[in-house]
Amino acid sequence: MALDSGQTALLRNEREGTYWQPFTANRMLRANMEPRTMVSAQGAYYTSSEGVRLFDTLSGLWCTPLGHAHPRIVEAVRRQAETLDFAPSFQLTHPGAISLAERIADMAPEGMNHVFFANSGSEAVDTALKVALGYHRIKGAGNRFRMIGRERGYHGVGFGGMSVGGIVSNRKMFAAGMMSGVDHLRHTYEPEHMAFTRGQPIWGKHRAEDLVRLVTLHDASTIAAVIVEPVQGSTGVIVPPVGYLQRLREICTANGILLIFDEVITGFGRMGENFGAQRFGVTPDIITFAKAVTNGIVPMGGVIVTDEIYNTFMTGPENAIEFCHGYTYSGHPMAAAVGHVVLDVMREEGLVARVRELEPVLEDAIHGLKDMDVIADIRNIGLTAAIDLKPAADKPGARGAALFEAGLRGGLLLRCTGDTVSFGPPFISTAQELRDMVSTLRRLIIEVCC
Ligand code: PXG
Ligand code: PLP
Repeated sequence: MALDSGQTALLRNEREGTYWQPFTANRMLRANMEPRTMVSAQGAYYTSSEGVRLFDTLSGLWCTPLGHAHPRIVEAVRRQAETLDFAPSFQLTHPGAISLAERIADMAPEGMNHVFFANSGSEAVDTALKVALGYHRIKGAGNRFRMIGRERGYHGVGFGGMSVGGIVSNRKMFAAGMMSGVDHLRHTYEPEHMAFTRGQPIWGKHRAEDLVRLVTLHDASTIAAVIVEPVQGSTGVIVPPVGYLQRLREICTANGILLIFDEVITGFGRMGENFGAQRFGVTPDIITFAKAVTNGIVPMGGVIVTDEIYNTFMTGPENAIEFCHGYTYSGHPMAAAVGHVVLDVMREEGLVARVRELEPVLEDAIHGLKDMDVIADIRNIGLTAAIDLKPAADKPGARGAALFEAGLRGGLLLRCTGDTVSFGPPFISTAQELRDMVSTLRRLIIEVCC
């Protein structure tokens, strides 16, 4: 039988790696495509090419909290494609982007009323860093050029986000391309002081004093912004110590430094509030968002800024472009349409409140694994959690990798990075599904690690 073009492409890819995949061990994947090819998704489940139904324990890559193939979203995509599939966003506009900006501003902390659209978290972060530089320059403080990130931070893969990020493996290959003038706070994760904490650790507020040290070292007049994730997501759900974010805010305010919360994961309900800013009671100057705003179905990202920042840009000649920045697809009509329906569904189905209801369910279930000797730590906040497996002797990462494989055949799509497993299940999960997820996990850990 003749091969169709899809099969031919698969064969060629297997041989040559035509499709070079992101953050992937490409050769290993090509040798083991079978359980790793997803062919469909409905609600909180994927189906693999082997026909295994997999519970979506990370909501895609933290981005599909409403589940897959939501009929309202499917319909919105179809309707928007028929009505207005693209409109330039440079010097032109369309109604969906304007009204979505308004709705996002309404969800944001008070005084943050202006939204600039991008198409991913990485673009959102680069936009935020440029807003910070531009803001200070317009105010006559162009020597404020330094950015302060944090160890273990993930801010995407653009040159800016990579530079303020704190993951060594994402940095070392590209060290020659780092932004100048970047420094880092220490991270707050010290297991001997906080292992097995439910919610926010008590220990660690004093780590914010690192910022005082950096201000003393570099002088405040050279620092533009501090960027942190309220909860460090990518490096395994590192929850901020009680009072830590408040203290960062105080130090930034006292020194004229902008505070950027990278809410690409924590934004849009994951913390049981619209944004992490509200969950932790700290208002930054800039929020970045992406992922859940469109339920991961059409890419979208963006930044929300304070009135003070926006108004600072809106000066100079009336006919001048105030911020020479933007993307072909900023405020894309398809993304804006999906954003609207996502916010409708979140409101109508009370999904942010549901996260608050599910948080103790996930917390109790996941901390129920504490008796397993192979587990070194369990953490959680909002509808997120992580466990650390003790590394196998001389083989760090091997247990995580084996668990991932076991999940693919045992009904869980797991996110394992090294020996850490992170969880961010869909908001539409039932309490029973979360308990089942953890009991399946226990079974798989016994199978693989014990
Ligand atoms: N900032 C934060 C805080 C993120 O979590 C980005 C920026 C970059 O977003 P884009 O859309 O450019 O990828 C992220 C992305 C994981 C995982 O497994 C996390 C992310 C992406 C993919 C996987 O934790 N975070
Ligand atoms: N490279 C070239 C040659 C371009 O013409 C453009 C946009 O017009 C870009 C890069 C940037 O693309 P985007 O606006 O999609 O980020």
